[in-house]
Amino acid sequence: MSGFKADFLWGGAVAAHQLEGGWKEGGKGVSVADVMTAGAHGVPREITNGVLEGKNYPNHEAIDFYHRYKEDIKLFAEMGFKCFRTSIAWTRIFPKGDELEPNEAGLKFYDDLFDECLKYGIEPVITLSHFELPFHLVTEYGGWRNRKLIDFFVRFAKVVFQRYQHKVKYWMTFNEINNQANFHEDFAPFTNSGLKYAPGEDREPVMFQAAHYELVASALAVKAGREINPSLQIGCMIAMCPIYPLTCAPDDMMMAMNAMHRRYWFTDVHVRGKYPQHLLNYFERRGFALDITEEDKAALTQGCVDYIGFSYYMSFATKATADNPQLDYDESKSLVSNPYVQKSDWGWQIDPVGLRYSLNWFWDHYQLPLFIVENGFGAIDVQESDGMVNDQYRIDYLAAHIREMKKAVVEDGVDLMGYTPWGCIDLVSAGTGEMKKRYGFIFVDKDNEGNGTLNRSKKKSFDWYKQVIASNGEQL
Ligand code: P53
Repeated sequence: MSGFKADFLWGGAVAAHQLEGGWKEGGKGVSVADVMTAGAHGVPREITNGVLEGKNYPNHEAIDFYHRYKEDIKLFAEMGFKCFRTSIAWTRIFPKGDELEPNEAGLKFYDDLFDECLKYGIEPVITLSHFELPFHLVTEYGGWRNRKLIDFFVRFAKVVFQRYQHKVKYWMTFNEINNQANFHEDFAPFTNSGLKYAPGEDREPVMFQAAHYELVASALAVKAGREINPSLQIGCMIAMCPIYPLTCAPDDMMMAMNAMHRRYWFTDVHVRGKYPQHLLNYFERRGFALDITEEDKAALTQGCVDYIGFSYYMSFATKATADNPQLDYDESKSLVSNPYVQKSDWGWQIDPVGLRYSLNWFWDHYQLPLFIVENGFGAIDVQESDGMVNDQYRIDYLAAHIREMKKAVVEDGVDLMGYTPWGCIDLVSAGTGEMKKRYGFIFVDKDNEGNGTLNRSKKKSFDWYKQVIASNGEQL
């Protein structure tokens, strides 16, 4: 193989709640993203008890894609996108989550959106649950700690598979399902699973329980999707931050291996349909008595995914310490800074080689087709007097990652389906709720406080990415 496949899926990625806005339009319900305020680097987003007067909720308007998607998709088409990854906001289809019948206005919106993509030959790639669970399922059911959510999710999945089966071939179930391995902070448990913890609650088993229900729901959705239309390709979505040992000391190596176990077992369940033994042994050692039934185990084996979608932004590093003799991984404490790489303004370690390593790691473990569905550089962009953003740093970041991705394909033989850089148009940051953490090829005139015209303009990287796609990754 001399380069990327002829039908390589070049495109861009976003998520409904981060760009659509229109948070009350067309009968949409309140999602978990609608109750998160704007934060900043080092200032966590506040999760409020419902929508409160006087707070800044950046996702309510976002970049108003809900009303402007035609203009935006036209720009994606101009760059030559072969695909466009977005999510379906669950709350547009089931505003509260527990209804029996879907909301037609929400279904119609995505029909129109997908038609607009297909008009330009852009294939929609759809995530079912991307940090936008109906908030009602949090207040009434406790989020994914409740088994009932399996039925609600599967109902939602069946409705959209049925409706869009002839428009959408590529699907993913839960975005970055493994982010919640970081269960000591409030962000991931809430955005992944709608979990709020009582003070002093033992968080870890709750996270494992919620993740188990999601994995069962994912498997049941995969099975249902195949029954609806066997040509659908349904994948999982994993946040890949490979965890390196800080040194070659054997204990550091073992610590890194354990850390990888604890962050990536989710992939084992999605791909192999069963729990890895190391995790079952860990549950036993910790005395976690989880609700995992025989029916659940059967369901897991029947809903293995077709491909692995993953995000890659950065690598992590860890080391063994004397106060942790079992070498257990706690993401809020176990990470150390890697002295060999640079960091972004938000402290994310920039490591293009880590992408090649990650592709090989997934391929060696699972031998399933891989799809890089997020990668990118969140940076502060400054418009020059002529309005241009000279984002050479973004071009450098992406080009370096694409070079490593190419080595993984050409030299290492990894089966790679496509590449969709994150936030192809500027949007609201998930982690911080900021607008100024920008990823796009397209600049959106809006600031952290919500001021701006929302006008779109091309950055320097726009023409660069257009040429990357036109040359199938040869001209970087
Ligand atoms: P933001 C953490 C680590 C890796 C990926 O992130 C992450 C997160 C959560 O912040 O999220 C993914 O916007 C996610 C997107 C998100 C993107 O990465 O915090 O799938 O929704 O926007 C970038 O800079």
